[in-house]
Amino acid sequence: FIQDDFTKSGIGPLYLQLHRRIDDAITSGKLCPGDSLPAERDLALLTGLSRVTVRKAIQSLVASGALVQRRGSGTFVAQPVVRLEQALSQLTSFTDDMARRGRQAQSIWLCRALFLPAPEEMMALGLGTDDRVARLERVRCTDGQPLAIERAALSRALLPDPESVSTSLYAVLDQRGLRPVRAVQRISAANLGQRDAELLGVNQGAACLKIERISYLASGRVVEFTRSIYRSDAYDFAVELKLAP
Ligand code: 16G
Repeated sequence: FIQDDFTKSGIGPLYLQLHRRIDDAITSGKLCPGDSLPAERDLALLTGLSRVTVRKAIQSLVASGALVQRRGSGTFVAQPVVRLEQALSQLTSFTDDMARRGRQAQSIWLCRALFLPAPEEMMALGLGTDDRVARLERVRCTDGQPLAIERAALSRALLPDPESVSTSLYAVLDQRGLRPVRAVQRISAANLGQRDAELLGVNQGAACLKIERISYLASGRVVEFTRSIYRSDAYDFAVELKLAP
């Protein structure tokens, strides 16, 4: 598909012709999700186009989300994205939320241990310098697709053994009578840095939503301080509004 002639008489600039050629190959299934693209210089040789033109075509396909670049390993056809609508008015856990949709929640663990608390964790959880914080960091996925990175912090007093959480944090808290009943969430927009982009399998600089959740027990005690990064191409957040009194 790539070796066909690119001519100056084709429609539009040469880089757009190559962009369309690759896009069509993806749509028609000649290129499949996860397939790697030849290196820039090989593409230039195959097509007879200049490296500058090839680079421009690749960059525009990366910007459109059709291709994903991973530093050091190359350029790949992006995986198709599951897009989910998430109600903001209900306090749910990731596992419950996926189950409600008939999906399986998966986690790739990044960290699950006790640490000395950072200043913002001390503030949010009301900890002192002698306390320890349980940190749970994971990439949350469904069908193998990464959806969000979650970095949860809880006081050691509430979660002395972070290793006990293998799938659902809220299920473990529930068993101990510590399931939160209320939460405050702040959402802000950001662009992904290199590491988080790699974890989520998207391009560096892609848009994301940062969500900070502080959840509480009925007694008012703080349970968790969780900072999450959600892929903005995978989530729509919806909330019902009532007429202001
Ligand atoms: C949700 C929560 C997160 C909570 C997690 C527990 C948001 C933004 N975050 O992802 O704060 O820790 O659920 O899920 O909604 P789990 O019970 O499946 O571990």
